Amino acid sequence: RVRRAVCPGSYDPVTAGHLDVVGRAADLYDEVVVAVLHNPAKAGAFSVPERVAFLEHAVAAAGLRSRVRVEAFADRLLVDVCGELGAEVVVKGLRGGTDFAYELPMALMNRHLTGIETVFLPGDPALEHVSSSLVKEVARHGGEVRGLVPDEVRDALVARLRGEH
Ligand code: COD
Repeated sequence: RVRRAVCPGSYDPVTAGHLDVVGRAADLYDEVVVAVLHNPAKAGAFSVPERVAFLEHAVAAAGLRSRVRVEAFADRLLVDVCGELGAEVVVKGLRGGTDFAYELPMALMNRHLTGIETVFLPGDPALEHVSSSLVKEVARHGGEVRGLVPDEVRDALVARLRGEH
């Protein structure tokens, strides 16, 4: 039996924090699907195809392509995506108390809906401060985000957000 996990998120854009969690999930499960779940009501900095391309590039660069694939799902329930993929578990990273307060009700709701469990991996403390939204804010104001996101994401952020106040 193939043990398949889903790592869901907005990934707008992918960060070193996301990649740490995805890589560790790939050590624990046979297959990992990185699910880009797009909320059409929320205009992101990057389009879904751009987010997927950044993720695919990063997954390949990390040597994870044989066990990790990236897929986009617009406006769908995570539990339905998991059912369709035949995934038995959701894997998420936790950056401390605030993440936990946000993640716990979602984990419980998802289990209520279909019985799927969520496994939380403690975030790498060195990446505790790394989130898509803070990285975008720093880049928008001209701060350096190298090392917090893949290089091509950094270049795209600089090109896209610089001067946008
Ligand atoms: N260290 C560790 N973990 C991290 C880090 C870091 N530095 N950065 C991010 N993460 C983890 C987060 O814990 C998060 O779980 C995950 O990476 C993805 O983060 P984001 O910000 O890209 O994604 P979110 O939080 O916007 O994603 C929310 C979902 C899309 C998963 C959620 O809204 C969802 O499931 N939507 C689908 C609709 C649905 O089913 N709704 C009902 C839910 S009960």
